[in-house]
Amino acid sequence: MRREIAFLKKEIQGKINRITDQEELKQVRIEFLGRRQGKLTSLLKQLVDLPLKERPELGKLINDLKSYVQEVLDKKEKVINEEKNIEEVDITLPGKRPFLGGLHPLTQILQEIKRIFATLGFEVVRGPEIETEYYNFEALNMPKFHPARDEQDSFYLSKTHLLRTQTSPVQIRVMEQQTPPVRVIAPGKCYRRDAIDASHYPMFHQVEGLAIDKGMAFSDLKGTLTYFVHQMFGPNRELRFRPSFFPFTEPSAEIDISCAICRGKGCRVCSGKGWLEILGAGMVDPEVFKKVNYDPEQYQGFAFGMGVERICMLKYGVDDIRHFFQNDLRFLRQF
Ligand code: 2U9
Repeated sequence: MRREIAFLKKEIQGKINRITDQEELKQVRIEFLGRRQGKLTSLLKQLVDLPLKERPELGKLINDLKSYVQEVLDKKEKVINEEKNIEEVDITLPGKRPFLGGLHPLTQILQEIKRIFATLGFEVVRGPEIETEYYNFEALNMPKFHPARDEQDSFYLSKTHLLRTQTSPVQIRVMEQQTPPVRVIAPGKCYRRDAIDASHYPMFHQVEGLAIDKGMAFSDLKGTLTYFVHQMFGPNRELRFRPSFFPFTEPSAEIDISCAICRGKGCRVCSGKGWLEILGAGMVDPEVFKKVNYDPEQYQGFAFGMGVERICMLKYGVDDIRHFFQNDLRFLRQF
């Protein structure tokens, strides 16, 4: 009997080591611990054939083996269950390339604008988006009852405060604090009560520039903006300066670039004109100088303004301003 017990123990250990899944484990459990025909159960039954004095010792040996088998099988079952929960990894599969975030197209264009003007010595200045009527209108030669001050066109927050409609107030503040020469660009968000369509959005970004010094002339404006356009759109782009009107500049001009789609012949993008408007500009009106106590006899200057969304649309052929604000990755990943 003793030899039989020792033999059984060896057999059990061998079988347990070879178990790989739940089904095999179940079979081994039945084979050794099964209530009717389990090998250990049968051994216990054989005890009655032995002399009475040998029974307790052998009985204990068999019961100890039984506990041992139970314990080892339980442990094995736990290991098998854990392995089942670990996902199999196929290390030979090609990896998934993680998507790297990027700068918004408007940010990229703004950086490019800042870089170009930095090469000409323009400093970046910023100011508040909530403005007083004085800085947003009056100082820019738009007195009370000027049509641009219409509540229909601006977001008024109170009787005296509104969301700025252009970044020009920033430059008024600069002039109040600084004596010429001045060379600044003011980028930032602006707000107008426009109905949303393919080219209008109630919030948009502007970059305005201001250069003031003794003896500044319209030719400085022309040279600066021609350099800017050639840097931004390539040296082969043609420009034209068209007379225009702004309350804060005199004389004023609007600047067009030749349409890249039709090369000036006229197409849907340029509404058949062959030209696309990209900038407004002019010599700072003496009335504006007077508001900040600059002597218009001593100083002259030019100013310009552009919409960042518009520059971006023309550079990349984006046909709807709303794309910039929808956060659709299918659009944004193209830049
Ligand atoms: C000061 C004096 C004058 C800024 C200027 C424009 C012409 C202009 C538009 C372009 C497209 C606005 O974004 S847009 O709709 N801007 O046409 N802006 S001159 O003139 C100034 C600025 C500051 C003190």
